[in-house]
Amino acid sequence: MRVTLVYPNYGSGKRSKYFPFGLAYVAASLSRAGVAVSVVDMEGDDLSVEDAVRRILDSDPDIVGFGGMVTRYRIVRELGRRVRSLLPDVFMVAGNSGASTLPGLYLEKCRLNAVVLGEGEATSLELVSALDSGSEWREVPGIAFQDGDRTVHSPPRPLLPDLDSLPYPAWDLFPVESYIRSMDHRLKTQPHMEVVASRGCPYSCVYCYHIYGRRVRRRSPCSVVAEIEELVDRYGIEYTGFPDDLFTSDREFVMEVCGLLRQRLPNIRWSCIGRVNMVDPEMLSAMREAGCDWISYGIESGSDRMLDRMKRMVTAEDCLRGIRMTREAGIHAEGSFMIGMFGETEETVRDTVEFCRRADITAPMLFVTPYPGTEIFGEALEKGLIDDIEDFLERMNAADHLLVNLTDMPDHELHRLKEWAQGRIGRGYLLRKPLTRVPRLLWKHIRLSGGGGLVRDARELARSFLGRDPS
Ligand code: B12
Ligand code: SF4
Repeated sequence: MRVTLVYPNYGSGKRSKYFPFGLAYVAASLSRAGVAVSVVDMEGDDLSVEDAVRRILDSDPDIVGFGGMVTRYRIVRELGRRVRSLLPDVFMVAGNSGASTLPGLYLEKCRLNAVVLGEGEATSLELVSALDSGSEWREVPGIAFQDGDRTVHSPPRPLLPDLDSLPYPAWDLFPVESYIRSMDHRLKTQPHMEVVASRGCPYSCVYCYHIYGRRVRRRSPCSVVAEIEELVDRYGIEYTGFPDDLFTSDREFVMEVCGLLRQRLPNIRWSCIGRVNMVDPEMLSAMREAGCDWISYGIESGSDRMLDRMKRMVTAEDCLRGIRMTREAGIHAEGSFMIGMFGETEETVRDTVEFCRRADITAPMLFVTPYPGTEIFGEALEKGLIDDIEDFLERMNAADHLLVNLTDMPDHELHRLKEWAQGRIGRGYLLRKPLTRVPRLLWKHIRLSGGGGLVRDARELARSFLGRDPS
């Protein structure tokens, strides 16, 4: 069986690229079992839809598998339809968070035979082997398919008990150098590649989709560090990181990884996703000594009422403490913020602005988007705020536009409040240390979008600086 895995994108030529770990794990598991796998990577190779279709046809596949999170729906649909009309008998399947949360829609509109739900390695292997041997593929656990108008789910697939049993992601089937040399989240081009150390998160934030459930499974610290060593030896990476839901969910695990990194890779630098209530000074200092220089925290709001509504299980004071502790350990603390949760008001937004002042932090503020599979998606559907799911997916982006207004404010007021808050937060941050922060900001914009982008960004920045007080 020849399997072609497709990473859908729009070939935007962006300078930052994110390696598709999910697809690379599926590719590695299939390859290890002797399946012939090719990859069409639209992000890595900056491919247009035409190029991608051509490459899919050239690979002469028996099975085509699409990855991509929910924001890639439109492109999966376009590719699915084109490939179906050119190769009517090919078996088409999709996985990842988009297809897993809305299997019926994907099956029908993208003209797929099956959707792989959730964790994909074991299911893909069994599916390929069933198709190869001609046995009943519909009985493979962990998939969805259509029977007439109905979407049928096969029995659920248990999660893999041992993540160490997985092979490393199949980097070399992808144009890996284009990821390693791309600009990372710190806007640097030091050779870098991340490593997935755990799957799952024990929390239940209402805007978050749990592809791996609430039980956290971790690889052994040895296996995590051995993978980084392999990346250093093979590709000369100098920077790594952990895109796990929550890298700091287990103190002992983090301390062990840090100990091994100090011993075996003293020059590596890295970043991770943390949670303000799951760090402490001793652990942060061990992380710093092991090369950690950046932790991203989802702060989301400076209002306890909103944090409660989001089921974050932390208060604004906890967030403040976590950020300060991180800085005291010599690690950069990055925060992310959202605006527009159910119940958001001008007062709660003001709390967020005040929080940013006290924490001396700045970050883009994104509109809350009820992504499929999340608690607030269900709530938005119930309240009739999303009446056409496909149209909603088509308009989906990286949350910089308002897709659905969950608040009681009219859209224009929410937009105005966001612009004001963003301006206030940014201005306050810059003016607290103008001599270092203004040049750094200008440099960041040049790196991100060149001279033309700088003019556009400067105009936007000035507009938000001048934004009037909402009241
Ligand atoms: C790293 C990450 C990113 C990276 C990019 C990752 C990438 N390469 O695409 C960045 C930072 C860019 C990013 C951005 C966004 N992200 Co994000 N991201 C993640 C994160 C934390 C890890 C993804 C990962 O690598 N997982 C590890 C791998 C091994 O797992 P996996 O990808 O799920 O793959 C497995 C299965 O899904 C399946 N599978 C995957 N592909 C395929 C393909 C086939 C054919 C098959 C059979 C199986 C299969 O098998 C894999 C192995 O088991 C996840 C959370 C999570 N835990 O998954 C969120 C997550 C995917 N992101 C999410 C969101 C919402 C976003 C944003 C929209 C956020 C925003 N507001 O801007 C943007 C969208 C960007 C865009 N323009 O498309 C949501 C998606 C929700 C949903 N219902 O789809 C998630 C689930 C976060 C959450 N918990 O809610 N993200
Ligand atoms: S937002 Fe972070 S902490 Fe909350 S449930 Fe999702 S991964 Fe866990």
